[in-house]
Amino acid sequence: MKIAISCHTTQGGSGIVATELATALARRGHEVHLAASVRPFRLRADSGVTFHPIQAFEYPLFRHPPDDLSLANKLAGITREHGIEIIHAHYAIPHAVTALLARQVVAPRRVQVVTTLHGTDITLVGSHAEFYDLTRYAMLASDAVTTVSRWLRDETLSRFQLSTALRRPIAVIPNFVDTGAFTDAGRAPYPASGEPFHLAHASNLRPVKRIADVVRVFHAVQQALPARLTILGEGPEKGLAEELAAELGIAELVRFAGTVRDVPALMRSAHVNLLLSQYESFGLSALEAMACGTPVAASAGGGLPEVIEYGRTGLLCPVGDVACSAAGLIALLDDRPRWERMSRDAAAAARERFDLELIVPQYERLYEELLAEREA
Ligand code: GMT
Repeated sequence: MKIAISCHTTQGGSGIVATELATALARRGHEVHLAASVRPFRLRADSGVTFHPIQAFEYPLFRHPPDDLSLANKLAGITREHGIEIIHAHYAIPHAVTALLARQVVAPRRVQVVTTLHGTDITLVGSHAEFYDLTRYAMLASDAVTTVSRWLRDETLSRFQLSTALRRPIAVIPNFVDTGAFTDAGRAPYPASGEPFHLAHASNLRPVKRIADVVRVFHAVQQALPARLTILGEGPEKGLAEELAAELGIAELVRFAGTVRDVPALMRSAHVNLLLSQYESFGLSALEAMACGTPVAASAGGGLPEVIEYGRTGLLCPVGDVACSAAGLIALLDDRPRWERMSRDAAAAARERFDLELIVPQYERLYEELLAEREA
């Protein structure tokens, strides 16, 4: 099939999922084009995906270059030039809208638009009065809508009162991980007596991630056991986390690693990954940690319970319940056989439920169905 993908590429899980999907589809023999203003950081030179950059168009009348319109124009051009059959937009605003505009531009040529919702495009951006109507329109006009969890599907249906109006029911296609790259082979063992446990958190450090809870849970853990914390990523709450760590007297135990190239290696060096968000539609970083044999201590917000099995592959506590997470972690880390079992089970669950070889065919089947419907 000939597929064009658009996504946010500078931050966040949606761009990672879109890039990994593009790469996997190209590897499976499809012709894949990815259009964005910045090359996705996970798009390797040998991915087999053709990258189409969007040039910012500066003009004195424009306060900002109208990148979204440039993207629609680019998608229409790629569709005509390469005979694209499917435009797969990741994140409703602006990508579903630009894909629909491109579909209009190329008419009467027919191209199917698939919109994958990732979470904050519904809960924050799409639910805001500024974008509500446009987001609802984008879902109604897409040929198919997918969500990355059941929680996000239900949230979308109720916030936008959509159930009967969509062209087809929302398909839940969970996120996935390349378990060849994110593997537990060579992961750090349980620490020798006196050696510190390594805790990690990876995110774009926005308020929804509740970074203060991460620091507070770590503070409680290191009072009971030797431990250190690495925080990966950049974002607006980084300063707050640094200040809180200093205030709690643990600054020298907390490392801010920024943007890390080799995420699997860092995850393999951690004994637990913390993800205590207000909610996560899915929690891709939790899945990537699990694949590396790193159990996850998470909040039960949003779709996280669909990814983490309580007590088997990680821990779940109510959102904001620092005492629950700290107590659960201390008990887990203090129990070597239990931690080793959970580490093995986490990696096995990632392989058995979320490997890309299991999930990518679900997107292929959806594309095939849409093309068959179009022919019919
Ligand atoms: O919140 C983020 O980290 C960014 C955001 C995005 O769109 O990139 O993440 C959302 O999409 C990810 C990929 O599907 C999910 O794994 C995240 O759970 C989701 N974030 C939220 O729902 C808060």
